[in-house]
Amino acid sequence: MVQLLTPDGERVPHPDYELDPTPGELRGLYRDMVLARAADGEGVTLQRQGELALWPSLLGQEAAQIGSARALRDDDHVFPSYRDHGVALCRGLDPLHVFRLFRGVTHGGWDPADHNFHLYTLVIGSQVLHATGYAMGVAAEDAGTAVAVYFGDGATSQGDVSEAFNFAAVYNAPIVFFCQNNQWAISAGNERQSRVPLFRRSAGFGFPGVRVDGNDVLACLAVTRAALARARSGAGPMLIEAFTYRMGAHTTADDASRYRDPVEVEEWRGKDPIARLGLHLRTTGLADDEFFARTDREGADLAADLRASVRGMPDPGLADAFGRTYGSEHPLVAEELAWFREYSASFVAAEEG
Ligand SMILES: Cc1ncc(C[n+]2csc(CCOP(=O)(O)OP(=O)(O)O)c2C)c(N)n1
Repeated sequence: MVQLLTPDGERVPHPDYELDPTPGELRGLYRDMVLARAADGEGVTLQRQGELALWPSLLGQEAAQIGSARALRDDDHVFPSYRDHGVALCRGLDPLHVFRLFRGVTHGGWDPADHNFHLYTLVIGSQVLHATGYAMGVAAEDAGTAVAVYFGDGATSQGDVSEAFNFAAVYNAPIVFFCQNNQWAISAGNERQSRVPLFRRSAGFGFPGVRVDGNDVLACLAVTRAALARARSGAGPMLIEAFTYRMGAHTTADDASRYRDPVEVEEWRGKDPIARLGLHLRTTGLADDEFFARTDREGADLAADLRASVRGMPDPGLADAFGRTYGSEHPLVAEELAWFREYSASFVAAEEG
């Protein structure tokens, strides 16, 4: 497993993956992770207060998401799953798009072309095929960019993912398969997904795989950067298994204490990705109390802004619900809308009568 920063915040060398970040870059990675955690925590809170329908928390996976996302170039394309709020933040997506989605006031989300960040996908594993198709197009056009796709350990049991691996290999597509192995697929543990470590899956398809410490932001950055460069150079796909842990429940609709040993959760708490980089910054003198206080304040301000905006979000009108089914007007949708208006009006008429 590739590691560049131990849980005690100590830098360790690796023969294959070098990284020499500036103090500013290190502080930037720390700040990204703090902001991602703050926005995510607000998602959980708002759901608990009835302001959102659901929230899938990224807690514990900040290093995997920030490290890999900061390795991307603006012209690369990213296909996320549904827990990748940290990746979204790094791509420059306004987090309110994600909150709108989980408040249920928008059908889709955002324009993927704005930040080369495609839509969240809840159908497990299907985005891996979408990304592979896209990457095959990139190869055909010799565009010199790369594609990254995010998925979980559970998704590797979907046929889609195996199909995607094979097509990507056969067409030498410039794609990085970034698997966040957070140990759990809702209540199904890792041992129910594979008899071999996930990073070894790619060998059977003819491309390399590597396991990286998913709670080490530096290792995730270094390995993803190398995999993307390799893909852009025409050497084909690569699988990265980021070994991490989902500290929260699967979503706010789940109670993880029903299937998970609290000892396991406690053990992973000791590997907290933010604390780890924080320790490194402190012990090396690369950040002071003022930096940590300012960063925490930024996180709290972001959360407060999100809370205010979410509470002020207008409910979608009827025209929104019916008007975006097709790109242009459709007689059946128009008929259904007319019926629904009449139906809604009948309540008012009944009350008045
Ligand atoms: C095709 C499909 N099958 C089943 C589900 C139900 N489902 C939602 S999340 C999930 C677990 C996914 O686990 P994993 O891929 O490890 O991602 P994680 O949620 O841990 O990030 C399942 C089975 C689904 N959304 N889509």
